[in-house]
Amino acid sequence: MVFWRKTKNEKALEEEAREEALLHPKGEPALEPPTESEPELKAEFVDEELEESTNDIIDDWKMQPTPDHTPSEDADEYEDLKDHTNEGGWFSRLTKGLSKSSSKIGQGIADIFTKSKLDADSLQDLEDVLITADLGPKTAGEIVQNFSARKFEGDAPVEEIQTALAEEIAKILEPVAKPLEVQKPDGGPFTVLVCGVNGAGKTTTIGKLAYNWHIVPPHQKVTIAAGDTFRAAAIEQLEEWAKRAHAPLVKKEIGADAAAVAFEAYEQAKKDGSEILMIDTAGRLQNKANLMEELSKIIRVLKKQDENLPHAVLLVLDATTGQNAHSQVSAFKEAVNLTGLIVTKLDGSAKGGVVVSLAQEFGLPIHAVGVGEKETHLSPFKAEEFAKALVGLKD
Ligand SMILES: Nc1nc2c(ncn2[C@@H]2O[C@H](COP(=O)(O)OP(=O)(O)O)[C@@H](O)[C@H]2O)c(=O)[nH]1
Ligand SMILES: [Mg+2]
Repeated sequence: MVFWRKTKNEKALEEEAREEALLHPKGEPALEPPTESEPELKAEFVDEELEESTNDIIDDWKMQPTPDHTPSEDADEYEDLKDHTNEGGWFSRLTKGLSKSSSKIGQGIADIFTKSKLDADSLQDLEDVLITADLGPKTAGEIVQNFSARKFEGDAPVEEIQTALAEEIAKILEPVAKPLEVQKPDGGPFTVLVCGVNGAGKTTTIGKLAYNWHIVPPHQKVTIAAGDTFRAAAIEQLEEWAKRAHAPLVKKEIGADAAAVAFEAYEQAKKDGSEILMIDTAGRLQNKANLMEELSKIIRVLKKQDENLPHAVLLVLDATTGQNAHSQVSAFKEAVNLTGLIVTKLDGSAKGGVVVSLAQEFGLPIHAVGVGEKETHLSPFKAEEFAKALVGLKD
């Protein structure tokens, strides 16, 4: 009996360690414990508690006041902050960012097709190149299969192969390349819950989105909720972004119940007539179960306001984690109803091909991609441009 129990515990421990490694890859900084109070992770959500909070909370809300500013000041600021030296615009920034991925593919194609013709062997080599570039075996197989049905002129120069490959990749990306459409419903703000593992780029992406929606015309009104109550630094970081985007931030003390922050932020955004509410969340709690329970709880609590909430549940993925992004999508999909993805750090990622395998595997909309740390470094995801940049075509 004792032995049986021991084995079971070991199995459970192994399973936990596997899940941990999946959500938090090696090299990630150690978990920062809450400094001021214990997070109320286990506290079950109580109706009365919330009813009380809706009535009494207004005095307690720690709202960051919206600084005085006019739309024309916002427009001036936007001009000033606009990355005038952005290396020739979005496409060249993406191309440059993806150069580590595209040089693998471009060089691979050159190596194969300068020596041999398009035949079964060279197609097999091409498949290998695509797999190494993180497109995944399934996607690589499919692309190569479609490829073999294509007609190439003469000995098919490298650029012709690149162009054909970009077309195949764009076909996979086209159905998922959908901008995030914000439609403010009557009554409250369009509510976006943002989730993802620690360091994926959630807070930065919220900052960039808030900036784009508010500072850039037509200046939509955005409220941000500091739902990552686990780390003091997370709240401060969001505060900085909220200031930059002139967006009111609803926050509570460190360790506060994230669901209560979300609930109150929704109330406040509704009262203020905000068009959009974005809710930041923790990327790491004690373990995966805690993390997923916290997300589910935020959603349950929002649904008490309106059953259509949240209108969007975005998963932010760091492109540099490569195929690990697949495991993250699967893990979050189990807990929440993901409506779309945002892939960050495509500037400098050698694993940009993962975007293609994500599109193929999950078919979830990819709304935008992050290509840098500044407010202007978020761009709508465009299938054809991405495909061209990934294979190393110049435009
Ligand atoms: N190069 C680059 N860095 C990014 C991008 N998005 C986020 N980051 C950086 O990644 C780090 C983690 O981002 P953060 O938003 O704090 O992640 P969170 O833990 O998911 O909230 C920060 O240093 C960000 O500046 C991106 O698109 N490109
Ligand atoms: Mg964060």
